[in-house]
Amino acid sequence: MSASSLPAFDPSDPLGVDDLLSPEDLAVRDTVRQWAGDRVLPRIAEWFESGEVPEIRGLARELGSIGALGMSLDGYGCAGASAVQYGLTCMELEAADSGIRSLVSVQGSLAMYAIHRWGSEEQKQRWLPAMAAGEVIGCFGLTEPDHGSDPAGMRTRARRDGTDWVLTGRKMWITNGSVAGVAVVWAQTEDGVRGFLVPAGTPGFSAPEIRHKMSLRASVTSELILDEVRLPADSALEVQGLRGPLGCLNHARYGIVWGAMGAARASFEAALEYAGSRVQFDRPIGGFQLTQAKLADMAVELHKGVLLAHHLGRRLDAGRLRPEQISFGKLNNVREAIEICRTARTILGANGISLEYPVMRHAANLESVLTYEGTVEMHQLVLGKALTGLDAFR
Ligand code: TGC
Ligand code: FAD
Repeated sequence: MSASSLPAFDPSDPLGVDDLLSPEDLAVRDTVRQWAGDRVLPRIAEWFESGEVPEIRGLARELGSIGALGMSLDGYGCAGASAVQYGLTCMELEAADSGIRSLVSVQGSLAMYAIHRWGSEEQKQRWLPAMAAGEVIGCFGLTEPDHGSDPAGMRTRARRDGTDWVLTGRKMWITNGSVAGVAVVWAQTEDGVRGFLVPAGTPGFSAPEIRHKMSLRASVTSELILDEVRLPADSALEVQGLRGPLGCLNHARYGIVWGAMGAARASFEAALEYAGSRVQFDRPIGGFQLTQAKLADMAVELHKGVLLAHHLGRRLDAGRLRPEQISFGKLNNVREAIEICRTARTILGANGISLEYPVMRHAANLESVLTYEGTVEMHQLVLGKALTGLDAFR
């Protein structure tokens, strides 16, 4: 085998993983990459610094117009894309910023997915087309101030009053909460945990924004307050038990397996470029062995993570992806992505802490990604249980 007869080594795709993608996959990726490059990258540092995304509703509509909202769902105005295409979309969005990928994850994989999976036909007709178009933003309220990793203990209650439901409780750390037109809220009932669709503006419901975040600053994060919120009987979703919300989390966690690699890729690329141009001791720092070792290790973990995401995507498309396999992917890829960003930060020296470069922003964002959708420890315990047969959660 002569190296000259082989395809050239591509630093942006050293393993040739793009060979696994169809022309349609590549077209989806290019569309999202271009949208993020045009609409997010020029403003993201400003949004992150101010902690505001003033254009969020317009961005949601644009994401709807490129088919990115609920994109792997069928019908109701959704794109019906493959799991791999949804994953590529998450990766491109998160290469811009985790906050923008979060907007899309919560909209499509959590709020829309919950309605698509557990909603009545009437609920689907009412909400899904508008959500797919980005005209209505959704949020997903599972976490509470005292119940994060252990949602089984949630205190939010829904009680029957005639045919109505009356909800009381609080949800915490809810992405999109203050801008949502509809909140999917999970609450305890006499029959176990159930999901409810709460339209914004319902008396007793409010969603104050959480400020002073040091991570995911280009994302709206809110508290949900439910004070005797009265809802008609047909507001409930048709599922009982924790398998309702946890089933939705699978889909969002899968998207994060890809998304995290987007943040890592952007940081790696920034470090590689910097290493080629920054001169110390009369030579580019990329010429020092210690910098090359960092770049090589980052590239290995980045592209292993991308390969893993592809593998899981193909299993999901084939209907063969288990929740434990999603935990495997989320655990590995987010953990490695944050290490890649931290290492990239060192290569940029002092510039690494500046918002002029993306790496510190990505590293800070990934602190949230490491925690939400199941912490590192939760995914270790899911895998630990699958490996040993022993439940170590309690
Ligand atoms: P456990 O007894 O194991 O299960 C209760 C029921 O749920 C079923 N189940 C699942 N079903 C589908 N998919 C999964 N991954 C499932 N995991 C469990 C299970 O079969 C059982 O069903 P049934 O019918 O037998 O009753 O429940 P547990 O209380 O022991 O908890 C297990 C544990 C710890 C893994 C679970 O509570 C968990 O995943 N905790 C982490 C919580 C979490 O991830 N929260 C995320 C909130 S949403 C969010 O963070 C959005 S951020 C989005 C963004 O901005 O991008
Ligand atoms: P805790 O559960 O209190 O955990 C604290 C620490 O203890 C963690 O390290 C945890 O792993 C560890 N721990 C807990 N139990 C065990 C155990 N049995 N064994 C070992 N270690 C353990 N939630 C939503 O419902 N919807 C959203 O849209 C949403 N968006 C979010 C956006 C952001 C920016 C953030 C930061 C969070 C968001 N969350 C959302 C909440 C997120 O899902 C929770 O923060 C997460 O599930 C962890 O819960 P917690 O913060 O209460 O931590």
